[in-house]
Amino acid sequence: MEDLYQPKPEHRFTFGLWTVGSVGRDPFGAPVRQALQPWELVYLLAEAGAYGVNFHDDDLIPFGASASEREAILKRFKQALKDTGLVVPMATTNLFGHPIFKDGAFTSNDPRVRAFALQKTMRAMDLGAELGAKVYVFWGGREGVDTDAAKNPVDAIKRFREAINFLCEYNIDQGYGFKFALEAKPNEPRGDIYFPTTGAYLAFINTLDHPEMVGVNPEVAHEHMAGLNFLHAVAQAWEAGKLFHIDLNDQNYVRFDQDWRFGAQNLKQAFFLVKFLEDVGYEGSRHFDAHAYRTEDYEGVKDFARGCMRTYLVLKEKACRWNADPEIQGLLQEVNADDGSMLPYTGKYSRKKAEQLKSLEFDVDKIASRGLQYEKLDQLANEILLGIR
Ligand code: GLT
Ligand code: MN
Ligand code: MN
Repeated sequence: MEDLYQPKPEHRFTFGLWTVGSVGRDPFGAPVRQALQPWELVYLLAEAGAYGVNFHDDDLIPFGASASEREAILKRFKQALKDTGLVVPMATTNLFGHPIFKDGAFTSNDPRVRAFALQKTMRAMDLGAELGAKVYVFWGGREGVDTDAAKNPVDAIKRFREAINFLCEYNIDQGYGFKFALEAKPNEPRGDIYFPTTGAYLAFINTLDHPEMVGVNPEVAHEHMAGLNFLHAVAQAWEAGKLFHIDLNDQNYVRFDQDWRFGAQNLKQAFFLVKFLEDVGYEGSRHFDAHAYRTEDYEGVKDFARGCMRTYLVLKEKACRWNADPEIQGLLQEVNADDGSMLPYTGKYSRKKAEQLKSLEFDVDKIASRGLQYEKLDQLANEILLGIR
């Protein structure tokens, strides 16, 4: 029998080199795993069943590597892609690791740092394009402050805009065809990061020279760190035509950046998220931006990667059950029922409608007293998830 939960290329499951390649360093402890080479990580991901691999420039080519080192790494990496059939759908720049970025990259107060960040990004775009990436992610990890004494937040917005506009032109000039995806995070590593939520980026995008080229890359953990509903952020991005990429992982609310296996913490939110992505027909990568627990060896890292994909596929199957369940669909139809009687008064504005609506009598007590059966509906969701429906 076909295993429904077996990852396949059409599921578009991807991982960053930095995810399965994480050596488990944290602010309190040293690495717990030996670093693997990028090509070794490609074989590991292929074994786990992934479709693609993404990277920061420095994940693949270490900062400061010579031209011959670059060539040697690229040769082995390309060979691993060829051997496994894995593809590179997305690339990004590490603008947070090197000390030069300690006060930000595109928003640094130092114009030399801002220029260096542009240079590093253009070179990383060249590398991404060479390996076939079509989405380019911008996560401004250091773009923020630890004290508002340090920077004018309006200048920071203007600098960030100038940088993205510059890079959009570079993208056009080189004919790369990248779609840019901006990734928000509220804090960590800075005390406060600019554009802390997906919604903030959605508003910013419309102020760019090429808004059509730029969308968002929402991450579960980042909205959860801010105590927000991730599904709602994704829905807004989708509705605006801006869901260019997505970072799946998990995270307890309002904590440090946990980056856990997809579904490890909030299965119910993960369920409604998967149902949303599948129902609307999102066609981009399902990218897992997460780490294995620090307790794991590389067998555990494979368990982690398999777990992310398997949970997604289990939830996808649960979403099919939800959509096919007559009781659930009946309840949904009831609560969304519309007899059309309000149509003459609502929708597109006209003065006549407004006047008629102002004088319409509503039986507010009757309308307000109606029970909506959401307790029943939510319990049915739980029963689907618990596997008894
Ligand atoms: C970093 C961060 C992620 C970003 C990555 C892209 S790197 O691990 O925590 O959320 O998506 O730069
Ligand atoms: Mn994260
Ligand atoms: Mn991320």
